[in-house]
Amino acid sequence: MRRIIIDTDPGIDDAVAILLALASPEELDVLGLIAVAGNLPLESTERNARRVCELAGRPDIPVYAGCARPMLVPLGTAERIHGETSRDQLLLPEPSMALQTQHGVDFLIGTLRAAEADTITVCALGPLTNIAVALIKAPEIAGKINELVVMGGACFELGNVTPAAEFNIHTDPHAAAVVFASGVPLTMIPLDVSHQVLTTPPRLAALRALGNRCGRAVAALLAEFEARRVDRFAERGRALHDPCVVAYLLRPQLFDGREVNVEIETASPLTSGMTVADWWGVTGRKPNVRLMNRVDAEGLYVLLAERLARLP
Ligand SMILES: [Ca+2]
Repeated sequence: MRRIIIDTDPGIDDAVAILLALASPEELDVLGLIAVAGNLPLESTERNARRVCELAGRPDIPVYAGCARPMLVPLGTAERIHGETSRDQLLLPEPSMALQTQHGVDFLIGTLRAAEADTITVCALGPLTNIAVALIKAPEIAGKINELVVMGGACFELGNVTPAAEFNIHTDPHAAAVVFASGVPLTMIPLDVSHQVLTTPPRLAALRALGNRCGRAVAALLAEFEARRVDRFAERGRALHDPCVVAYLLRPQLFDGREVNVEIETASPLTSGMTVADWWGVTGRKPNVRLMNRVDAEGLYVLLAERLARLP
């Protein structure tokens, strides 16, 4: 049983990742969700996080609001792609569970301070602002984190928001630089992996066929997600980025990668937010990341369908 905290900016693929975690209570004890500004402004991401908990029949999961903007740069959201999570009242009605009053960064710090060393896993599904601010405010918490699994960055795939940078890292490159330099055991799920996990019609049909509320909701959200697909990124379907993080916790054997050094570009206007991954070990810099580059996509979708079937 892993005790996990999910930092998230839901977001359609975040919603699927959260549902996958809540559908796996035998392996994952979800201590709380922390919303961050990213795909959408904070007031939407925290509300969507609560919507997803209620969809899963888990209004007992505490949801916190964290930082409303990146550390230094202005917030550039992706509402064009993710707006439907806040618009679709039928699938995801207004939440009735309350937002926690404590700030998300303070919840993260407090939970880690109270924990034994090396016992909490943190899942980062959005920009790394909350986690960076927590590490700056309370650097001693680094030793409490068993593993930080980040959906973000790219190695050979390069960028999806600029030619050089992936959305989560590009949104708050300074936060990413703090986190990647923190010494926390870090596993990175880059675009190289998530672009292998595509929403093909048979995979969507399998989720729709589950017949339960959550299966139908996920199939509908992903169909909408798919409808907004940009052909330049994939010919056969949308990439299911964030669920890879939770799938990695549940089935690490589905993934493959290597330990490398990754540094974050923060200075260059041309390549800001680039994850400069030393895949071939040419710099001599010490590895700081387990960088995944391969995934068994079919196995991941089988896992997703099997777990979502357990939800209401
Ligand atoms: Ca996300």
